[in-house]
Amino acid sequence: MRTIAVTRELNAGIGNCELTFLPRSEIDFGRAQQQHQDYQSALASLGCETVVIPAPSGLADSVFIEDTALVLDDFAVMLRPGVASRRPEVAGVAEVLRQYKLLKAIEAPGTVDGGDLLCVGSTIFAGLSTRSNQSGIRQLSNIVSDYGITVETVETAKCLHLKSAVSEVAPGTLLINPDWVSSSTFAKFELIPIDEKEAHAANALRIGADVIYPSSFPRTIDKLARRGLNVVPVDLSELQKAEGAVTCCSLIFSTP
Ligand code: CIR
Repeated sequence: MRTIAVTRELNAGIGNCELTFLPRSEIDFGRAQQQHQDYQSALASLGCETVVIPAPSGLADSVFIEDTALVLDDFAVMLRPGVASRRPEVAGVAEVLRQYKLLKAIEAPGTVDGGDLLCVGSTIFAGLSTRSNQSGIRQLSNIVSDYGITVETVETAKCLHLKSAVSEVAPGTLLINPDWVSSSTFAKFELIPIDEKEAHAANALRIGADVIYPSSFPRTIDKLARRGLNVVPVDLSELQKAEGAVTCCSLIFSTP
């Protein structure tokens, strides 16, 4: 099996990105491009074949490709992002994914952002957020139930997406900010709480046995390393100004 990482070029208009919790601050486009390049190099260094989709003009947030699709073993679900400005991103991603997977789709009035979907084994935890609604999560549940996958809804309030608050760093081991999501929801897993001085530190991208992770959270990096995890640090400081994180810049999946 090959591991594919689909990414999308940075859009020159990223300064006009959607913002929910952060105030707008100037993004250095050249630096953001270099950081995005380094992120793609980190994926390649861990054995991913990277497929880069060009950036369409006018779609400020298109680098955050995770929000457009959920890619599973047997099929992909094209999502319907919660903000209207991001919905035109989906078509270009579908064109690429259809080369690898059967496509299904979330339809209006449903909305789901991929950042709200945390897959752990045969469960998908779906964040009910400002971006993902009941209709979208119900549609997703109906689609995946035929394949033995269960969807559990998790309410989120203090952060953009569920995966801002919790992500998987090893099979059955979750990195969590317990102030942003209830630990009891994930009681059956091993939980690593972030360092409390690093509120945004719960988003990590697991690639097999390795973890791509922002260099801006050194205290939490120490915790992950002490747990025996191999952390591959990346500097994403410019994309963090757009409320981006490590999971949101790629779609990772296996294919024969
Ligand atoms: C947005 O607000 O939609 C973008 N500025 C950031 C999206 C980040 N996506 C993610 O973490 N999955």
